[in-house]
Amino acid sequence: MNDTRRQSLPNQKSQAAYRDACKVIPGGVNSPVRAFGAVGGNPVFISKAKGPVLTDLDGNDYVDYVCSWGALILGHADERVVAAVSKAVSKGSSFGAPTELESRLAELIVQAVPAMDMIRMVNSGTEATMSAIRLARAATGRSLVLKCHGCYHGHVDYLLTAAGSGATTFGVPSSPGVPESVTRSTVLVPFNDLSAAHSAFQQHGSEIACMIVEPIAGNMGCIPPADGYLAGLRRLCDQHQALLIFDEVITGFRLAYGAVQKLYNVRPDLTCLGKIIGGGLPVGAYGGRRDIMRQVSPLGPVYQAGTLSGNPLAMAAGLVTLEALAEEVVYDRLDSAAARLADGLGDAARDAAVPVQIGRAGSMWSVFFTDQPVTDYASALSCNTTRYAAFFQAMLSRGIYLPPSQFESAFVSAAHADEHIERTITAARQAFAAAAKADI
Ligand code: KE4
Repeated sequence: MNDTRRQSLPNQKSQAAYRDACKVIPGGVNSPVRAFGAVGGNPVFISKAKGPVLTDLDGNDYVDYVCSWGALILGHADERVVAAVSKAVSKGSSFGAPTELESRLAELIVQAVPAMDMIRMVNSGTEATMSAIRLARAATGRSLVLKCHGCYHGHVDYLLTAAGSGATTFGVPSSPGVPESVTRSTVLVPFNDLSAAHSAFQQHGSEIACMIVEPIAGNMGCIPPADGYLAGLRRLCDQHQALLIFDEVITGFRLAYGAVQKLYNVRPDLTCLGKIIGGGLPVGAYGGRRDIMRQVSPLGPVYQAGTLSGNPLAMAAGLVTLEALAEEVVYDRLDSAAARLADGLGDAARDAAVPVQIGRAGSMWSVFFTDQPVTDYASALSCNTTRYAAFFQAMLSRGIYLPPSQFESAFVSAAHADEHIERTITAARQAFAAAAKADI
């Protein structure tokens, strides 16, 4: 296995682990983007993590900005989460029967997210979006789904068309194995383009069950909504009696306690959550207007189920995470740390004469290798991914772990201290220089 990267860091154990994994797991990973396919080299295998730091099998430490793709807003192995999960598992890991933990987490979330009168727990973001769309189709009696190029809502068949995240990273935004008959029910529009959404509604309005959107796109890299965009989608859905679904799997409890919908003062009909509400354990959730949620089985006819839905371990981890987020003035600290990082990275890139755009919304951020503003899928795709890959590798060899794809968001956690931010900016000064040489 010839791996020319990171000569400066020992990686024999990760290489051996990767070889072994590849014998029994496709690509050696259980989710494609982890394979480093877009950035070259082979993935490092993690042995442990604490706070903002990952440690790989070879003992190399990295300041982590993936944070389990945004789930670990408190950082790795937070004592409160460890204690809560340990206590919960000592009482049993799963019962397949209701527990008060589920009700308590549900109560916290519906109190924090006014548009969610009721909520159903599932095990992943994919399950959340899939279930919310099934519910929207049942509630409206319509079948078409409007989604944006480059937004990623999980790997459910009819949403794997022009999907972002790993689907774009690996060049299969519309995956093989998804019949055309299935994606025929999906209408695509550019993100941040209200006139395109208006035209789609003019053309298909009476058949559109819902529009699903990431209110802040995280799966093309971090792209905030244009002024008025989300409110415009709300108006279009109202005009055509379609439902508006906010996929807040990333943004839920990321920028503020609750959902970003309150920051933009736009109230969706249904909201999907994941990641942070499970504190790093498998979780997803969907919820919204009571009149719609009452149609979910067993109350109503819309079927959705899950063996481990609402399992006590994920509920316990999610509860302490949200309680911690509600208590501390954590969001101000997250925002100022991310702002310092973004400014430092911008200065470092400018000093290296490398044109980049820094996309940021609160503590989610991206470095786009382009001299043009990045506002949608087309502009994200125009980024120089060769430079991104070189930057990624140069940062990795300096102990900074970034998302292994230009089409992902990075995250600052509450565990990132000034020293981690400053160390990252220092590493970036050299890494931008390496990126500049990458495509000469
Ligand atoms: P999961 O099924 O992976 O739990 O969630 C799907 C999903 C839904 N909606 C949004 C906005 C998401 O970002 C995701 C999943 N996010 C990706 C990272 N961009 C997960 C990482 C991965 O695929 O390995």
